[in-house]
Amino acid sequence: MTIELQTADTTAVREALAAQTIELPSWAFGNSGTRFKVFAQPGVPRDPYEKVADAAQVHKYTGAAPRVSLHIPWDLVDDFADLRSYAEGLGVQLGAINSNVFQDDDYMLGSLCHPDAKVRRKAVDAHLKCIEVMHETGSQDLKIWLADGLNYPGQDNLRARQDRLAEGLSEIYAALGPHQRIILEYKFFEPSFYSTDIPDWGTSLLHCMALGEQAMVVLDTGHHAPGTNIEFIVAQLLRVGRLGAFDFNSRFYADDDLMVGAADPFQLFRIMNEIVDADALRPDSGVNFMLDQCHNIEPKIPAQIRSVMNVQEATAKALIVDRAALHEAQQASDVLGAHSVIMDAYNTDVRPMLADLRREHGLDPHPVGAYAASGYAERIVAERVGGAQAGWGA
Ligand code: PSV
Ligand code: MN
Ligand code: MN
Repeated sequence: MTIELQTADTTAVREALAAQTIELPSWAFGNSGTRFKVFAQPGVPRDPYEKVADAAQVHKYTGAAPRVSLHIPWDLVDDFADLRSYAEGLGVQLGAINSNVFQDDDYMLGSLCHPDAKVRRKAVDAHLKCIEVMHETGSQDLKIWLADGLNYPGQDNLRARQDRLAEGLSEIYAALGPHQRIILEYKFFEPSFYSTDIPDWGTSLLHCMALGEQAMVVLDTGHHAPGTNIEFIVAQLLRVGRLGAFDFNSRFYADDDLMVGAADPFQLFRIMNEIVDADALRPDSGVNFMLDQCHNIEPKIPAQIRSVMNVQEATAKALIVDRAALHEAQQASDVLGAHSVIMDAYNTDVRPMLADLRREHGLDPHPVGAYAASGYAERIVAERVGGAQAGWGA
């Protein structure tokens, strides 16, 4: 059975797509690279205001990216209320606040897990400062990713580090406002290589469960070993109501931070299929769909536009899965029948429907082309001299 989008009633699918929002990372707009070289691009933002302005362009052409996450202290400004009203004036909101407890020399051996109580104090205080910022920006989510870990067996006590982590997190958690959440990210390696203090979803979940209901797991798609069944993790976290957010990106080898849907669009579809199946696409489901990417060799604003479109396409394909037919085939133990329901949806070209939906909402059906024609890229090249790096100094 082939899905005929032309004849099927796609009203519910279109409504779900129109309601979907994707949050953009401020650091995607700055210069970035690898440890070998950062390639500077002309016209990149020189400060957080310009990053927000670029993010607003992505929303302008997709209609689906109304929030931008900040990274503190990369995006430190004197007056966050002012940055907030600047963002709102451009039609976007400030989203998750990412704490950065990895860039100072003090953090060489860790932050919340560090053996020295003075460093742990500094790391907790950095998070308390982020919560203050969140009150000014109106942000709901404090996103914590720690670079903590060990390079050598015996370097520190594995269990003691978990205890210190739990203690630091609980002090941070206690400072949250009633509508704020900790979203706790895991990553299986890097910058440490022997052991990472929050290496996997299980460790993140254990800490979140100990903290309370305002602590949720963040799943960064690039933070798993090759071959990991990520959609299983999505399904499991949704089951227990602890999937707080995604950091979407693509990986071929490590934490590549390439455009989402570039390396494995089928995986992205399978992830979104679990989301739709659990009815977690609803804006009030508590899952924040964020991008976490760097564009080292491609222009940044169109790359973000493209990434948003890739998420939309995967979502549209997940939404058109014939769930009744799938359920029936599964109940009948019809292995091939069930599989073909999934593949029929995946192999459907949803681009015309999305183009049509954009038209319906007063947008250009082709966001990348519309952005290119707008002249914004040329304008920022002319106006901005000396663009900043994605992280430090930005
Ligand atoms: C770490 O690799 C990570 O995925 C975290 O989300 C950081 O906040 C982000 O990259 C930017 O450094
Ligand atoms: Mn991430
Ligand atoms: Mn990462």
